[in-house]
This record gives sequence, structure tokens and C-alpha cells, in this order.
Amino acid sequence: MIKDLLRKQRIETPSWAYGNSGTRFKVFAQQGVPRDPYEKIADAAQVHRFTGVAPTVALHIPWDKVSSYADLARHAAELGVGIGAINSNVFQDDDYKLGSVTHPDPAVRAKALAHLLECVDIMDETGSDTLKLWFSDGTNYPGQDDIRARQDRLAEALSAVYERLGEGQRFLLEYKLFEPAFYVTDVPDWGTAYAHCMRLGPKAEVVVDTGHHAPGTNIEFIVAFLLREGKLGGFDFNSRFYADDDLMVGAADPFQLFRIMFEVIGGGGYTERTAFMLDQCHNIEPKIPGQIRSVMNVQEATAKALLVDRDALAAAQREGDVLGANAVLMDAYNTDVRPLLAELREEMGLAPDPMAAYAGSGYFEKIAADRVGGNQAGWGA
Ligand code: PSV
Ligand code: MN
Repeated sequence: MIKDLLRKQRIETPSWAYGNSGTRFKVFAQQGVPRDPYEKIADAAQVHRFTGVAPTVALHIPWDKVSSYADLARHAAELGVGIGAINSNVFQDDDYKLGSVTHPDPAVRAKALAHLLECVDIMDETGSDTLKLWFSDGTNYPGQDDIRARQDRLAEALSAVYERLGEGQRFLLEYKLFEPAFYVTDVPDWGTAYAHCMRLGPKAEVVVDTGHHAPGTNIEFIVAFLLREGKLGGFDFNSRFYADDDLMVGAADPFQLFRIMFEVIGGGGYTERTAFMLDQCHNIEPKIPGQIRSVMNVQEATAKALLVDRDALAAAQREGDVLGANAVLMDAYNTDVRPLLAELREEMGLAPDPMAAYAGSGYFEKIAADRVGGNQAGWGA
């Protein structure tokens, strides 16, 4: 039963995790890094090949701009994966210095909106059903712009995108506490995202990026609440020690990841409707193994959350048995689920240890030798 649920799990990897990345201080180039979206998808296919649960890869536009998205989708299918969420990018153009969809200048707003609509066109071409919207919009100084007017402009753009969505398509609105804006961020928290999505309707949902909260925020509460309201669209998984560190999910706080998955399962969110996406950068560790490890971390947290004896928990809760209830949860968390997952992989025809299997596959040696010349993908810094 637990194995069946784990076998059906779907974790999406991001195209940008395969490219070079860094901090604002330095991007360290690595060997074998993809030069174009086709090579990024080839790397994503390796993550699926060894884990069996990562069948889609998210695109970020314009980082993954190609002349034919239908051709890119075909390439993905040939490698056994599909195109997942389309991520918009209205944060890397000089015009967006003061914002994109909330910019005081209507011409800049129109340009940003045109990009968002172009992303929906790409969804049509690739067959993707999910648009992910994150806005870096905000202000750095009190008085710089009108907070309420910016909300009006945001609502106007979101409504235009919403109207453009076709049958079976949706958008996920992402929030982030701060950065790059340091004073006001226009979508800083789940409440703001939720309110905008609520007004629009069922095709607008909130996406929780686990790195986008103030330290100490109870993310599992947000997850439980959004699920209860039918507004949890998915996750951008990663982990953090300080701010939006984009480290491997489950690396900084595996217990938090378990608590999140526990709420997802309890709230009925362990379905295809919830997108379990990774949003990470591998600045110093190798990228494909970094993604494989991350997928495994999500699987482990999920397996532990599935192991919780819900009947025993409900009984303890009914009786007001504080320590008993807590023990039920901790028993599951403290279970070593690695043997169970190894067994499942073997049943799926995979190697029990994806990290070792990838290391022994020769793929890295091949891309390191083949991918010489050209421009390595990355967002620069
Ligand atoms: C912003 O920090 C974010 O989490 C958004 O999802 C972006 O699209 C992504 O990172 C990629 O940089
Ligand atoms: Mn994100």
C-alpha cells in the first residue's frame, strides 16, 4: 500500500538546476554543463532514469527559449520525460528595475504581461498545464511607490493571464518574503497570493516555495490551510539555513520536510493536482547527483509521512494524550525508510541506490567529454 503510493509519486526537476549557478559573488562553472535546453532535458532524463519518479522537467522562459517548443517537447518524449511547469521570467530585463506587472509605467506593464501571455502560448505548444508566476516586484524605499496602486496593477495583470488560460490550464502564484526588493514586496506571503487567487477562481492556485519564508515560519500550517481551502497548487522544494538559499530539499531540515508531507497527505494533497517541483541551484555540488539526492530526500520524507499510524494518532489526539500523539509522529519520522525505498526501486526495475547507479553509469564522463565548446547554460552573476 505505502509502496504503491510511493511508486506513483511525481517529482519535477527544474531545467535551471542543470545549468551553472552561483551567488551574486561568483558562479563556479562545472564540467559537462548543458549548453542549451535540449541538453538540460537530457540531464533531467537521467534523474528520471535512476529514480523512476521524476518524469517531467520545468522550463524557465527566456532561459529555455527555443525556436520550436513542439520540437523540444518531442525531444523530451524521446528521452522518456515530459515538459512540466512553464516558469515566467519578468525579473531580468533592464525595464524591470522598478517592477514588471506592478511598474508605474503602463508600457513596462504591457511588456511584462505580453511575456506572461507568451508563456501560456508555450504551454499550448508543449502541452504543459501549469504556469508558474513569480514576481520580483517591490520597492526598496518608503514612499518610492504606492503600495495599493501596485496591488491594483498586479490584480489587473493576473486577471488578464487568468482569462487567457485554456481548458485544463492553471497558474500557480508564488510568494517570497523579500529579495530583490528590500522594503515592500508585492507578493510577499501566502495570504497575498491566496487573496489574489481567490478572487480569480479555480485556475489560480498558490505555490509554496519552501525557501521563501521568514526563519521559524510554520510552513506546514500554511500547507494545511491552503489545502483545506483547495488552493494549494504545489511546491517549489529546496532548503535553506538563512534566506532563499536554494539548497537541496531535505538537507537543512529533513524533519520540516516530513512535517510538510504529513500535512499534504492528511489534507488530501497527495494527488496529481499538487505539483511537487524542485527549485534549486547546485552551486558547488555536481548537478545531476544533486537532483537525484533531492528526489530521494523527498521520497524519504514522503515514505515516513505515509508510515504515520493515523488511527493511533487520532486516538491519542481524542484522548488528549499529548506525548502519545507526538510519539506516533516521531516513531514514523525515526523509521529508516531507505530499505523500503531500495526494495521499491528493485520492484520498479531500477538500481536500489540511484546515486551509485548514476556514478557508475559513465554519463558524467560522457557529457564532460562531449560538451566542450559553446556557452554553458546559466543565469550569470
Ligand atoms: C524566485 O526566487 C524563485 O523561487 C522563482 O521560482 C523563480 O522563478 C526561481 O526562483 C528561479 O530562479
Ligand atoms: Mn521558486
